[in-house]
Amino acid sequence: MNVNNCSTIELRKIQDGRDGCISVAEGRKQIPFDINRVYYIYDLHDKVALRGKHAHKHNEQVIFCVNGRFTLTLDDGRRQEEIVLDSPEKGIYMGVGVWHTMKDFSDNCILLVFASDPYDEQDYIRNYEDFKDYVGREAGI
Ligand code: T46
Repeated sequence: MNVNNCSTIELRKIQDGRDGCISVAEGRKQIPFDINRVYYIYDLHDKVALRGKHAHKHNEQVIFCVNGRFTLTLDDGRRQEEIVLDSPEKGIYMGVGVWHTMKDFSDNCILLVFASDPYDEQDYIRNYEDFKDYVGREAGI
């Protein structure tokens, strides 16, 4: 991927014949950290819904779209990338210092997120100028 601290994660799709499929994610295996929190985002009925718009200082995450489709935009302060997530097996690892937004949610879209840290509002950078200052400082610019 073009953006620093981000990568794709492909889970195995285990076909159970007529009984459907299963994909498995374990901490320190498919998910590259200990999982301390799981949350999911759903009921995204409003077509103009725009979520995210922040970066994290310590919390690492992997995000999946387990149903439907949405667009994830990633920004490391220098480069941006837009990814359509539309498969339950495909996740995106988002490390620290990545400004991310989620938009263009399809009907019945469900996002599933594995996080390295418990929820802490102090870990969020919610202002884009503060984010630019933060990544600049981290890079020693
Ligand atoms: C992220 C993206 C992908 C909690 O109380 N605990 C939690 O663990 C979370 C995730 C949220 N909340 C509360 C905080 C807010 O009052 O839920 C409300 C909505 O949170 P937020 O506006 O941060 O939601 P998103 O969708 O913009 O961002 C979420 C995560 O917060 C964030 O870490 O990376 O999903």
